Amino acid sequence: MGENTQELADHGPCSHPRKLLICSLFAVLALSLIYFIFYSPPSSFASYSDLFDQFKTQRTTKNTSLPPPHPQAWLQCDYSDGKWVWDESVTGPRYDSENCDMKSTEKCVINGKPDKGYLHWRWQPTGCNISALDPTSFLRLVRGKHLAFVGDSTARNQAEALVCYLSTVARPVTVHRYEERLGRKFWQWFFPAPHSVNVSTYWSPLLVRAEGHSEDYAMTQETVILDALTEPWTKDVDAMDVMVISVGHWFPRPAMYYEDGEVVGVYSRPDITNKTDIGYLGVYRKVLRRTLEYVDANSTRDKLVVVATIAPAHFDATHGWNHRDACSRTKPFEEGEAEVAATDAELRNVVLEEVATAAAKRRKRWGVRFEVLDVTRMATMRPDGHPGPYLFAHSYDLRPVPETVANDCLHWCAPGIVDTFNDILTKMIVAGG
Ligand SMILES: *[C@@H]1O[C@H](CO)[C@@H](O)[C@H](O)[C@H]1NC(C)=O
Ligand SMILES: *[C@@H]1O[C@H](CO)[C@@H](O)[C@H](O)[C@H]1NC(C)=O
Ligand SMILES: *[C@@H]1O[C@H](CO)[C@@H](O)[C@H](O)[C@H]1NC(C)=O
Ligand SMILES: *[C@@H]1O[C@H](CO)[C@@H](O)[C@H](O)[C@H]1NC(C)=O
Ligand SMILES: CC(=O)N[C@H]1CO[C@H](CO)[C@@H](O)[C@@H]1O
Repeated sequence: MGENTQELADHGPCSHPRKLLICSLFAVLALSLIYFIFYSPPSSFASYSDLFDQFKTQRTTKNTSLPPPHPQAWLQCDYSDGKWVWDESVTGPRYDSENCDMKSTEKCVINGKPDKGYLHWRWQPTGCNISALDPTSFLRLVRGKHLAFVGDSTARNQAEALVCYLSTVARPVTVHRYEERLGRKFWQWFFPAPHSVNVSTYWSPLLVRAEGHSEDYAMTQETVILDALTEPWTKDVDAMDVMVISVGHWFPRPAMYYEDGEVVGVYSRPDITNKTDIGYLGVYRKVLRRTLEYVDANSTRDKLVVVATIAPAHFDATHGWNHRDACSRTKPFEEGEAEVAATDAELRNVVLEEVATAAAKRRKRWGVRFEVLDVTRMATMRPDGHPGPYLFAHSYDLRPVPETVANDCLHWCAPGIVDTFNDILTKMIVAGG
C-alpha cells in the first residue's frame, strides 16, 4: 500500500504533502471497495493500482508512431491496420449472453448498459475485409482440437466470448471451473461429438510463478520467479492445438524478481534500496521468450501459437476510477483524437520482436506457427466497449448510477469488440490450413 501511495504521490494529484493523507485514505477505500465487491468468488478484475497505472499512462504519454507488425507470413492481410466504421446493417448483438457460462460482469446487454452503439462498430482493415466468424464453420475448422487461452483475465474474456458465441450452435459442457484460489484458476469447456472441441483458459497473469498480489488481492506486491514457468499450462502445452497468450496488465506493478534463486532486481520498490530497479519491460521480454522457447521445445505436433498485444484500459483521467463517468463514452475515438500510449507501444513492441524471434528460431520438425494478435491500436480507439458500472444483472434499471461506483473499464463487453479479436484469430487458424 505504501509503495502505491508513494507512486501516486510521485505522479500527480497526491504530490502536495497535505494531500497525501487524503490520498492514502482514498487508496485504502478504493482497495477495500474493490475487494469487497469482487472478493467472492475471487475475481480476475485488475487491481486498483493497475487501474491507476493506466490513468498515469494515458494522462501523461502519447505516441503516434507504431512500427509495422512483424511479417505475418501466413496471413494475407495486416488486420491491425484499419479503422472502426459504423455498420447500419447490425441489427442486434451477435449472441445472447444470458445463458452463457461467462463472467457476469461482462454481460453488458443483460446488465443494462444503456448505450448499445458499441455493438454497431465494425473493424474495417485497410487492405482487406473481415467478417464475423461463423460458429458452425468454426467448430468444423477446429474439430477434435484443443484451444487454450493462457494469461490474465483478458485471455479469459476472449475465451468466454468465443465459447458463448459457439454456444449458439452447440451446447458445451463445462468440464472444469476451478477458482478457489487465484493461482489455480482454470476453466475448460467441451463441445461434444461431432465437434470434440476443448476450449480452456489457464490463469497465469505473469506466465511464471508469482507470489503476492496475483494470488491474494490483499497483498500489493509481487515476488516473481522468472525461471519458473507455471503449471498447469506448461504440462498441457503439447495437447494444445491453438494457444492464445494474453499477458501484459500485470507487469507494471511493484515487484521483486528472482532468477536462479537470487534476487536479480526490483521494479517500483522504493522500500528496497539495495537492489536495482530493472523496470518491467525486460522482464516481460524474458518471460515471453522463455514461454515461446518452451512451447517450441515441448511440441511434438502442429500448433498455432498466438500472442496478443496489450489492449489498454480506458479510465478517463479527468474522473476517478470509481466515478460513474470513468468510461462513459458512447463512441469510439476519432482518428487523431487518441493515440497509443508510449507504455502500451513498448509492451506491444516486445511482443512483435519476441514472436518474430521465435518464428525465426523455431524448430522446423513440427509445424509450430507463431503469430501476433495485434489489437493494441484497435482497442485503444474503443473507450466505449467496456462494462463501466454495469457489472451485475440489471444493475441500474430502476435507479440512477451513483456518482461513486466500481467500474470495469478494462475488460470488454461480450458480445462486443472482443469478438473482433476472435474473428482475426479465426483468420489465423484458417491460414494454417
Ligand atoms: C514512439 O514509438 C516509436 C516506435 O515504438 C519509437 O521509435 C519512438 O521513439 C516513440 N516516441 C516516443 C516519443 O516515445
Ligand atoms: C471488401 O468489401 C467491399 C464491399 O463488399 C468490396 O467492394 C471490396 O472489394 C472488398 N475488398 C477486398 C479487398 O476484398
Ligand atoms: C478434451 O478434454 C478432455 C478432458 O480433459 C480429454 O479427455 C479429451 O481428450 C480432450 N479432447 C481434445 C480434442 O483435446
Ligand atoms: C538488502 O536489504 C535487506 C533489507 O531490506 C537486507 O535484509 C539484506 O541483507 C540487504 N542485502 C545486502 C546485500 O545488503
Ligand atoms: C515436459 C517436457 O518435455 N519439458 C521440456 C520442455 O522444454 C524444455 C526446454 O525448453 C525442457 O527443459 C523440458 O524438459
